[in-house]
Amino acid sequence: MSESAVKWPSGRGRFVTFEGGEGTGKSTQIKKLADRLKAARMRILVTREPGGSPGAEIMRHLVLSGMGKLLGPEAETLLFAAARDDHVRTVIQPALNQGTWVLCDRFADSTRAYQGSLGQVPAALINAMQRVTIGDLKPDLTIILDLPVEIGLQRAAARRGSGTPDRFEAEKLGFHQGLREAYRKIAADDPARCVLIDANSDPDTVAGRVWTALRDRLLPTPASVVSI
Ligand code: T5A
Repeated sequence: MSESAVKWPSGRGRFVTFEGGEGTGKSTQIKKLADRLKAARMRILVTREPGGSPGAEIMRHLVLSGMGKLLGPEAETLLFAAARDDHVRTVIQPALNQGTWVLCDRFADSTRAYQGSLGQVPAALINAMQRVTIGDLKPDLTIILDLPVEIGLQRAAARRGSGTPDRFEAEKLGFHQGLREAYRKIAADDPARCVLIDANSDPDTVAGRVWTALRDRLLPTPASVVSI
C-alpha cells in the first residue's frame, strides 16, 4: 500500500518513537520516514531526546558532555527527566493536540535501557520520574532498531571522524552489548507498542521495514485503504 492509497487517520496526531543503541540509524530512518509522510501531505514534527525544546537542549549539552555522570546515575536520570518534562509540555503534547504526527529520536525507553538496565537506577525511581514527566502519554508506536553493537559503534565512529566520543559512546563494548539486550527485552515485554527491526541492511531496505511496521500498526484496517 503506497502513501497515495492511504486514508490517514484524523484527530489527535500519532506519536512514533525511535530507539536503539549507538549508531543503529535512528536519525537516518526518522528522516526517511518524515520525508515519506510529508510527501503524503501529513503534518510532521521531527524531534529528539535529550533535547527538542530550548530548555531541554541545554540539558542535552550537560548530559552528553559527561557532567551528569559526575553526579551519579540517579542525578543523571533526574537531568534526563527534567529535559523530558520540558520537551513533552512545550513541544510534543501541543503538536499531538493539533493533529501533528510526532517522530521522536529516543524517548522514555532510552531512560529504561541506559539508566535503568545499564546504570542500575532502581525501577521505582524511573517509574516515579515517568509519572511526573509523561503521565499518560505513551507512544503509539516504538521502532527499536537492532544491530550488532560492533557495526553500530563503527558507524558512529565513522560519522564522528576525528571528534571525541560523547558520554555514552565512550562506554565499553560490554555496556553496548547490555544495551542491545535491554532493548530486545523492552520490545519483547511490550509487543503491542514496540516493533524490533533488523537494522543490519542498507538504509532503504531498513526504511522499507519501518514503513511496513507503521502501516501495519497505525493504519491496520481495510477501511484505511481507498481506491485510486
Ligand atoms: N540517553 C538519551 C540516555 O542515556 N537516556 C535518555 O533518557 C535519553 C533520551 C543521545 C545519548 O543520550 C543517551 C543515549 C545516547 O547515548 P545522541 O547524540 O542523540 O545521544 O545519539 P544517539 O541517539 O545515540 O544516535 P546516534 O547519533 O549514535 O546514531 P543514530 O541516530 O542511531 O544513527 P545515524 O542515523 O546518525 O547513523 C549513524 C551513521 O551510520 C550511517 C549514517 O549515515 C551515519 O553516518 N548509517 C548507515 N550506514 C550503513 N547502513 C545503514 N543502514 C545506515 N544507517 C545509518
